[in-house]
Amino acid sequence: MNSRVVPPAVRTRPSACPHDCPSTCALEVEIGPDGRIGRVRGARDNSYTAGVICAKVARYAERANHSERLTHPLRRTGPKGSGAFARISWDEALDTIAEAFRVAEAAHGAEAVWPYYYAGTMGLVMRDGINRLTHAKKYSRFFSTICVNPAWSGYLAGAGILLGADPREMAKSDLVTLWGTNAVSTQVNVMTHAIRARKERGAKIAVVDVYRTPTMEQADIPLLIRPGTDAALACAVMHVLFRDGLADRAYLDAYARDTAALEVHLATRSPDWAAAITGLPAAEIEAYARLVGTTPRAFFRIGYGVSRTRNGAVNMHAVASLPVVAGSWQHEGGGAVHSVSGLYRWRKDLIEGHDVRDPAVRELDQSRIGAILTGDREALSGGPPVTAMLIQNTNPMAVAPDQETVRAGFARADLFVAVHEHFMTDTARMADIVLPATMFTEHDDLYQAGGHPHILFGPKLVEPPGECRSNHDVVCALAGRLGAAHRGFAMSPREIIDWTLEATGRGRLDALEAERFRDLAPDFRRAHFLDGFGHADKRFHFAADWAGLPYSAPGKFGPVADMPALPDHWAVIEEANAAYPFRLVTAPARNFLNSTFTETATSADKEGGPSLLVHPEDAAQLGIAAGDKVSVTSARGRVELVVRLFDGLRRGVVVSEQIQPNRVHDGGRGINTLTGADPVAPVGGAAFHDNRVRIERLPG
Ligand SMILES: Nc1nc2c(c(=O)[nH]1)N[C@H]1C(S)=C(S)[C@@H](COP(=O)(O)OP(=O)(O)OC[C@H]3O[C@@H](n4cnc5c(=O)[nH]c(N)nc54)[C@H](O)[C@@H]3O)O[C@H]1N2
Ligand SMILES: Nc1nc2c(c(=O)[nH]1)N[C@H]1C(S)=C(S)[C@@H](COP(=O)(O)OP(=O)(O)OC[C@H]3O[C@@H](n4cnc5c(=O)[nH]c(N)nc54)[C@H](O)[C@@H]3O)O[C@H]1N2
Ligand SMILES: [Mo]
Repeated sequence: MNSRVVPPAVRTRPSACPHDCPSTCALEVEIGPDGRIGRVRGARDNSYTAGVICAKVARYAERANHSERLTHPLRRTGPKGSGAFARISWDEALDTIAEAFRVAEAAHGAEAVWPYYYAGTMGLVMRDGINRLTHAKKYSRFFSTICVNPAWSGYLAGAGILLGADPREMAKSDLVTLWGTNAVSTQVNVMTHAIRARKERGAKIAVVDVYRTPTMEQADIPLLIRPGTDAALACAVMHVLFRDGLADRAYLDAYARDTAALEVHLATRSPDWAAAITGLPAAEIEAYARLVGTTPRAFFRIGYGVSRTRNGAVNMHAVASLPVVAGSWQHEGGGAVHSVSGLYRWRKDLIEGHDVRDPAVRELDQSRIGAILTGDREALSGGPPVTAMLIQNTNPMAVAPDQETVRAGFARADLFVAVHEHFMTDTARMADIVLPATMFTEHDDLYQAGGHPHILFGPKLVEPPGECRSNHDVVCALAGRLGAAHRGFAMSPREIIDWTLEATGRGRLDALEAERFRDLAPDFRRAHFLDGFGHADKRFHFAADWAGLPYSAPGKFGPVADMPALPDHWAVIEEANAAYPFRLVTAPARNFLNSTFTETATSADKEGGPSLLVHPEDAAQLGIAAGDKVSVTSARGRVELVVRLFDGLRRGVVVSEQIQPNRVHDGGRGINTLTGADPVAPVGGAAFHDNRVRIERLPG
């Protein structure tokens, strides 16, 4: 008899992309007969994802099933950074961490322990659960600044709340401006909706960036400016609107504050004035301004690129002022969106232990990890040194600014570090204990999107390889050993999610799980602020109250008192000078996500080695050619890169697109060796795209 075994078919299951990206895609994940994930696709029935995801997540199996994944705990056996580790048991690893935390606390108090995390996963339980341990133990609190603060503070200063027009409305616009975002690389779904508008309505797409990105390649109106000069461009456009009778006076009377002062102030902010600052010819500014002023359905998708300079919050506020002056907000397909994160307002008692948070415990600035670990008194708020850390979901040895200082901090012999990771990252190499972590298809979590108004559930779909454990499991296991009390430590992720949904008024988990994702889009009037903006007076504020923003603290985060209230070019950027004649932008790479995906061969091959885009005429003047190795130096350090010639740059501007692992660079120093950790006013953050540098050809 011929008995044939029928192989179990490939199944497809719903999920949510966990990565740090405004798109937070609804996914369909294939699971093979071997119980491992296969192809990943975008959900077609999610109106934002619309069946489209980026290439690096489509090939997620390469990352999840990677032979170099961490699969068991490790103890360091050689010097820090040597990469010498030996396998240990989970009990030994957890006992070692708990003991190190007890020793730190006994010597210096609980604030000597600093749990440190970021958004490697955006799942609310796995990302933020570490805070429950922090608060229950009164460890130093974590003030997250590295990504959104300059952008969000600028938007909030104007609009009063982090909400905006529905991004899907881009498809109904007649002029879509993608301002300071390389959406083709960083949030591909924006392009889906913008390009629909062009196909279906003949809409024009304008792109404001500092180099000819793949996004700008697709633009009808490319607006190539110098880094840190967005406010100058926005001011000149508003100048033209007022000058030519294109400002919407009736709308301004009803919805804005400080309009008269703004108009007077802008009288001298002409296109010629802005041309000298931005490098953009005045005629191009005039033409774009006329289009904005005569197109009711003008939609502005404002990205983070506007804000990663020392004047970034001021630039964001200025750009956000533009659709107000034009009155674009009143129209479907008009207005602006940066992030809709203001929508969610979760009850975080269980996830983060908000109910046991002690505001008297110091908060340490994520971006100043270098200064903190090297004992800078002011960065430590005058408190004890940090002598023990647990790090989850982040790779500060590659992504944090002022890298030489970060490196010196992690090298300290008296610092204990445990890193919970998927791979042996630059940070994991500096750790005393390394723990293997689950990936998103291996645990349950709840997600919210920043670039569109959905919440999503991502269920556990497959078993993790080896001994990987989730962030939640590690935090709970440590809490048990450290005697940290909170009911969240005794609950499963599903129980925590269920409670969080219900306590926030969003029903139960079983309902969300059945729906897979839920659209929380506010109605048109609210999304367009037709009943008023987020401030108490319901008006958009052209005069920003920088010192009055939440978390703004005099002297802590840059020269807040010097910030211009009205939209203006704030000249605090690192202008080029004789010693450092170039301005360097460290933009995101298409095939990496920050330092994630650097471990997958396909992404690494597509990106090639660490590189620097240089204008051919600048290169000629420097006597360098394509393929030459150069030394790039800022006041903070020196990095080696390979030159690629590229004419889509303003003269004097250079771009390096990737955060490569340090060891991939000749010289062992990564790109953030060049960037600075001096806080961006008014609530901190790093000016990653604002660096003056010197470039020298290296022999060989
Ligand atoms: N493929 C990929 N996707 C990503 C990421 C990644 O690294 N790779 N990172 C993720 C994360 S954490 C985030 S926060 C988002 C960020 O995504 P975006 O909102 O796109 O913001 P940025 O990464 O700051 O950079 C966007 C663009 O800003 C430009 N830029 C730099 N300086 C200026 C300036 O002064 N003015 C203007 N107008 N433009 C400027 C850069 O050249 C770049 O093209 O993307 C996420 N998605
Ligand atoms: N030069 C330069 N530097 C930058 C930027 C820039 O534009 N230029 N962008 C900045 C921005 S916007 C950001 S947001 C930061 C981001 O910086 P990071 O938050 O450090 O982002 P990643 O480099 O992606 O590192 C995330 C890590 O989390 C791990 N991880 C993912 N999921 C899990 C999990 O479930 N559990 C555990 N334990 N680990 C997990 C991944 O393996 C990865 O190593 O970088 C900043 N640095
Ligand atoms: Mo980010």
